[in-house]
Amino acid sequence: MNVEELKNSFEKAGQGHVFKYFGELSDAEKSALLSQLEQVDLDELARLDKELVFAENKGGAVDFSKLEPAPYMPLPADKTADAEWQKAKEIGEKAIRDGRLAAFVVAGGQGTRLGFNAPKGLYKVTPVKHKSLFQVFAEKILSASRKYGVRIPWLVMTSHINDAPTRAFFEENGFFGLPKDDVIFFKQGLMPAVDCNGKILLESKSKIAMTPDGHGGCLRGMCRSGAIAELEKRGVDCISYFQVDNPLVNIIDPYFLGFHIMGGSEMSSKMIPKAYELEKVGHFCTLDGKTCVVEYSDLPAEYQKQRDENGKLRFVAGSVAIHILDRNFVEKLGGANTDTKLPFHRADKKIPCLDENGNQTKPEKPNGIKFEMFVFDALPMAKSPVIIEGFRGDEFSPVKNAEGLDSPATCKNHQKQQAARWLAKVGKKLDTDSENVPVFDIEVSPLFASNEEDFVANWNELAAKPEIGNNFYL
Ligand code: UD2
Repeated sequence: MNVEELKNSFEKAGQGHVFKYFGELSDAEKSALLSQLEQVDLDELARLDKELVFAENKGGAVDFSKLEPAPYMPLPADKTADAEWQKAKEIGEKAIRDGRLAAFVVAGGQGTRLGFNAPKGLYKVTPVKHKSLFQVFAEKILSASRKYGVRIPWLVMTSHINDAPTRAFFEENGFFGLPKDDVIFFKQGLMPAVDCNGKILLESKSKIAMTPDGHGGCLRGMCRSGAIAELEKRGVDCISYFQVDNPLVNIIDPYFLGFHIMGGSEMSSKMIPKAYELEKVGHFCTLDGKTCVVEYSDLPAEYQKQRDENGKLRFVAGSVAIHILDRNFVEKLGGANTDTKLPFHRADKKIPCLDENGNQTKPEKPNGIKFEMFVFDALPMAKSPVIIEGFRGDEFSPVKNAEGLDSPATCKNHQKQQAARWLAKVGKKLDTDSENVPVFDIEVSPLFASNEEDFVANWNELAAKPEIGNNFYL
């Protein structure tokens, strides 16, 4: 498109102000701005302005009285003695061995709450060796790859802000032992940020303000970047999705994969029973017969607290952002020629921009609107979604806040508790404090075992059993 055509289309869309300073720009700045503007989907933006900026009822209202708790496959007391779970495991293991599974971490977020000034995956989390989140994930994938004798590609979604330092970290660390070709990075998309009148904000005279399109942007990101085509080439049709902040995640889980395949599901999810009424997780629900996730911030507290006749939380199934996505389903929602798309959500943010006089401002309260997609909004569009229960202690302990709940300290304790639980299974009881946390630091490397069953099997095979003491590392 030439400059005039681009100008006309922005003017027609009521966004002509982005050219306000064009005449003052150098040639390089002009071409940078033009290539940025070419990326903007003006029709999509007009629709979002209409639905999320101007509409009375922004983003549509849910009739909460119609929500029902979503059904799920409960975790048996002993998976290894349950015929259905064993069948799932067998099917899942075969699929892994056949090379049908890829891992996928969404790591485009900024980690602002943690106060860490680098990509979150670089954050050191383990109790003894202080391994980074990325190293923990890499070792889980590597250990499964060795166990099943198969290459497991790993997709890493970054954002324009953290892409370069993320890639550099993997390079500096030799990809943590993974074949470099098996780690596939791609950047998530960007959306223009607008003011409260729906006008695109200018970050500078030669740049419009663009913000990441949310973790749901991974669907189109995977398609646009060619990652999906690469998976297809490798014969991968199932994608194990997880978040960068959760080192406990069981990335390569044959049970979960087996249930996903057995259920003929396009998107499956793990649920963890909520730890307390107002825990900040999504809620698995059904609405008009469709499975969906209602985020804690959207569900009125009275529903989050509702109990059934047995006193159990009615909406107990917490969504902890662990899913399996079918490759064709990703293409159906994220491909170029599709009408089935994820909805956008509105987030009001402080966005540095130019004021009407062309001066830079750093707002102290929200001045702009950013548009984001959430991956869990794909669930209602998925055929036969399957939800299985997971055990919190082996699945979920996110690092989100610098202190308090979901912090490095709580995560470290949960990792130590997990190691102590596994050691107890082989007859090694550790001293613990009043909160059941081992009194000294211990750590089990994913390269030794990344789940309890493997831990017991691998421990039993050790010719000499190690002494356990402070800073024990296996
Ligand atoms: C998310 C879920 C919540 C629950 C919780 C579990 C949402 C809205 N809520 O809450 O229901 O499952 O996690 O821990 O998702 N990310 C990107 N690009 C983006 C934005 C986020 O890659 O543009 C990644 C981010 O790097 C992280 C994940 O998505 O891995 C979650 O992001 P978050 O920290 O914003 O989600 P949170 O804690 O609000």
